Amino acid sequence: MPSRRDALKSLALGAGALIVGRVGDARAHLAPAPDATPAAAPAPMPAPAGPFTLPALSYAFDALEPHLDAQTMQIHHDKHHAAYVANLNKAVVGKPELASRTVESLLRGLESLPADVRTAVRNHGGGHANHTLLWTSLARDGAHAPKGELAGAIDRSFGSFSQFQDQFNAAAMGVFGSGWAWLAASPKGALSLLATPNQDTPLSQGLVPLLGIDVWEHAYYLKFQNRRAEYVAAFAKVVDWDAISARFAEASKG
Ligand code: MN3
Repeated sequence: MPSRRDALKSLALGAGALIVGRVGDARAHLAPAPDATPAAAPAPMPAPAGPFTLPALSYAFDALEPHLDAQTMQIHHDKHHAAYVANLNKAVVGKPELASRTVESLLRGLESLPADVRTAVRNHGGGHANHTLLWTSLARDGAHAPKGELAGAIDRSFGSFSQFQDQFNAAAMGVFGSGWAWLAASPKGALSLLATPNQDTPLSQGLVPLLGIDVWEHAYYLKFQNRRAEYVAAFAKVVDWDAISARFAEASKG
């Protein structure tokens, strides 16, 4: 056990980190030098690295410029989506029966989840699933209109693709606060438009989400500030209708 004098000397020599746990009282009496480096905060418990992981984008952050800007894409993916993944992983620590399932499976069966994790899975699992779907719905040079089965289904349900787009945009504008607007399919292939608050997903209503627009302010505020209508119009320009059409074909297989 070093003496108090030795401890102070060690601190003065910059070796304080080695003994800081034993000389807290001594440190309290030391006037910090003007250029002293602040003591490092204790390292937080590292977030579990799995089982859920942040999927990499298949395109560069600036790939959707000028419609969706690179800085927003990077923060949205690397910070916001990453946080949903990290918090979902925390929620399933010690619950292997949940950790072994897909996030979509968890969200389809929200009501059957243990009460102590239901809200965390709803919010963070929803955030993970919704953003994963979002990134794979966008492309710089994607198809500008639906194809195949989806093209016919949209015409039958909404009158035309143009009328669908107007109604989808109106749904996005109508979300109060943070949430999403969706084009979704029933298990029988019937299309519907809906909006969900927060990170709620059509999966929890027994529907298959085909296309979702994120109208949380974090999705557009850096570039568009309060001009949500401009963001909604820009978003429509980068939807990859090949991807959405393929998703509908998959959903229609049952
Ligand atoms: Mn988001």
